[in-house]
Amino acid sequence: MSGLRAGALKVSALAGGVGAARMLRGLASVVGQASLSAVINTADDIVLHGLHISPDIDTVTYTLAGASNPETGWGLAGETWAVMDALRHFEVLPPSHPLLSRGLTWFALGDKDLATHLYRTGRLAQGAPLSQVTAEVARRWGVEARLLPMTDQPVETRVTVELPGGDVQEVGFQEYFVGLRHQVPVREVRFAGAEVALPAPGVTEAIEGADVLVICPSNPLVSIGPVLAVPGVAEAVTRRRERNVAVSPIVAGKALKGPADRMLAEAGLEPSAAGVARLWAPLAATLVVDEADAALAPSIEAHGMRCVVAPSVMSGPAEAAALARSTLAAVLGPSPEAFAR
Ligand code: FO1
Repeated sequence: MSGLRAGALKVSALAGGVGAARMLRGLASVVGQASLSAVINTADDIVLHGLHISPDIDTVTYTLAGASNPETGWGLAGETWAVMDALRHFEVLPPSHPLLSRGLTWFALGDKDLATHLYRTGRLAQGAPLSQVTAEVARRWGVEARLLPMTDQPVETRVTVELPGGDVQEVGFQEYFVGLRHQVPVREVRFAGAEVALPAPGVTEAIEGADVLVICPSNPLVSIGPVLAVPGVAEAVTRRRERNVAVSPIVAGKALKGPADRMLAEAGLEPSAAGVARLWAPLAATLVVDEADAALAPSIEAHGMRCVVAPSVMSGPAEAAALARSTLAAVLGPSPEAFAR
């Protein structure tokens, strides 16, 4: 890359939850958190018990802080659950009580995690925008990467599902993902509010100013999709397609975590790295796929994307760093870390 001063490297990423958080931690270990900006999905956000919860922002923050729960990928390590236990005692309300369709503790909030939601809710009530609060929470956790919500306006993923017994109903994302354990077929997904949302401060600059833009291995439809649905974002990404690289969240036809494979199939797309290439071809020149999908390279190239084969299962920090290095090398050439010294 000509004109790139070492140490001035700017890497930006479009990010959802757990898979993206692991990728970001890998990128940070190669180029340093100070070189990294993440544009994060907020359409998973939910107001519960009156608290504003931003799962993807918190998953990225906690993971970059090295404080996330290693088993689940979300929430904090070493949590206690005293508040959830105490809340359970209120589940004696009359069963017809609307709040109790699923009980009060279906969405597990640890005691330390609750502090984040209390802080965020209080600051939003004072009029602080989500982007400001996100930066404050990142600072509290010592995270130097720039964490940017995709927008400061409310955008909500609404999922139309087929319930057991044949009813079709539109539910919120967390109701689908956690409440229904994403075990129901999805008929439709929409991002309520996206059409009037604005990119949060810094988002357009992070996309346009990046030397490399990474589309993280998150669910293409409900994690990266909402970010691209914010007016202006997809256009900004497409304009710099040649320096964008996507990492497939599907390995050997399966999502590493969550329902991405089934949702692709339900959306009429091939649940494979080739199906991901069809989605991302307009946005990125390169797709990184796992060795298990090396045979798909010709069909990925047929979709107009260069195919890079690299181990994509981030089972630990070393694997995430290796994948990050391969991903950056697709745009920066063989020694990406040289740019960040
Ligand atoms: N995922 C679950 O499967 N069950 C939960 O009880 C749960 C609670 C939760 C609390 C805070 C938070 O930040 C994330 C949480 N998640 C939970 C994950 C959440 O559903 C994310 O949206 C997914 O990881 C998809 O990004």
